[in-house]
Amino acid sequence: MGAALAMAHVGLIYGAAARAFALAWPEPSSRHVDKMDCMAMTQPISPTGTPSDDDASVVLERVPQKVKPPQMHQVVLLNDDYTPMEFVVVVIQEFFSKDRETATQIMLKIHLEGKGVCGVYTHDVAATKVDQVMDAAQQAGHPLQCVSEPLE
Ligand code: TYC
Repeated sequence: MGAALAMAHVGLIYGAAARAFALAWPEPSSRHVDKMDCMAMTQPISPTGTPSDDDASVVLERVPQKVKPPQMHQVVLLNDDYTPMEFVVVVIQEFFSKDRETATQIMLKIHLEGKGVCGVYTHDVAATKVDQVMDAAQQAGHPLQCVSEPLE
């Protein structure tokens, strides 16, 4: 294959690859868009030397971001008459990363008002927190209840 023909083939392949890439990936990152813009502006050389319809430039449209923030869930502890206050304080410290003073305030709020929010997380993290608290309460033989509630 002569050098000119080889270059022509490379031009065709490059143009086809650019089109396939643009179709397969409609929301490229800005770094890729810059690269693709360069590709799209390069007119591929056909073997005949005349640009055909098939060699037309690719125009990429910027697609607006569609990613929404995830739904959040609050993890709530419920009051009961039997679980020791100290156990609840330690649970809040350990599983919700609160200092002792904050954990005590949350525990007292639950004790006085019936329930209290210990933290707000994505769905999976909230579910894990509930499991951890329920397991710890069961292990210790306390009836402490913990639930997750979707927000908004
Ligand atoms: N009411 C409990 C008591 O008097 C303390 C308690 C606080 C229990 C918070 C559960 O989520 C709770 N020992």
